[in-house]
Amino acid sequence: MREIWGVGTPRSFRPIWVCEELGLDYQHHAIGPRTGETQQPAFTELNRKQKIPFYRDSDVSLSESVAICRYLAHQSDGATLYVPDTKQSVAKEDEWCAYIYGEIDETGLYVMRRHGDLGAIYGESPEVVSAAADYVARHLSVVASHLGEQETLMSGGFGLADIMLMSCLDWCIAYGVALPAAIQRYYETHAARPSYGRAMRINYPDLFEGDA
Ligand SMILES: N[C@@H](CCC(=O)N[C@@H](CS)C(=O)NCC(=O)O)C(=O)O
Repeated sequence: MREIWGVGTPRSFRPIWVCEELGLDYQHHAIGPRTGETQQPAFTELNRKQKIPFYRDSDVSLSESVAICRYLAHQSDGATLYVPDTKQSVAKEDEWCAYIYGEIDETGLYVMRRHGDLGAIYGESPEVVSAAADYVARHLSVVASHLGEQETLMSGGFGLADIMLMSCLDWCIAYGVALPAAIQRYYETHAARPSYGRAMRINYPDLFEGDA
């Protein structure tokens, strides 16, 4: 049985979306960030990093959202999720995932979080938050110029790179970072996927409280 730990963050959203996209069964442990749940001894035993998301099945235990998603994506038959199968396409997808994770997520949006929402821990700094927002905007414009009229980052179809980008775009919207027109169009296209809607409800239940 697959098990996924983590709820409420763009990082936990990613493996949930991959499972929903592929129709993979999994047990979800909805432990949230900054709740103390990642510090509990039972979870620490599973993941010494005390971070979500975390994944386990009978063959492997994994932390790191990209690694978990890539492992899950390899369980795709290619029908709904594009999985690259040449050295070049694997490297191109890797390039997009590393770029989105390294520049937009970690260096941009997470810096905004550290010095904004988590300012009490890491130091509040409106200047840093604003500079990081500009940094994200700069890299979104690179992505927008690549996308142009394309629907997906990889020409082979919707895949892991898009799940990485979409999870960051939700985060941009929440943080008030404007999306360039090509990215707004791209965002609306993929936000209409039923699997995206299901994953949103599972990962961000608070947003849907009170819905029928
Ligand atoms: N590089 C990791 C980052 C994981 C991470 O930093 N998770 C945060 C929430 S987004 C976390 O679990 N923080 C500890 C806590 O909130 O208790 C990944 O992509 O999975």
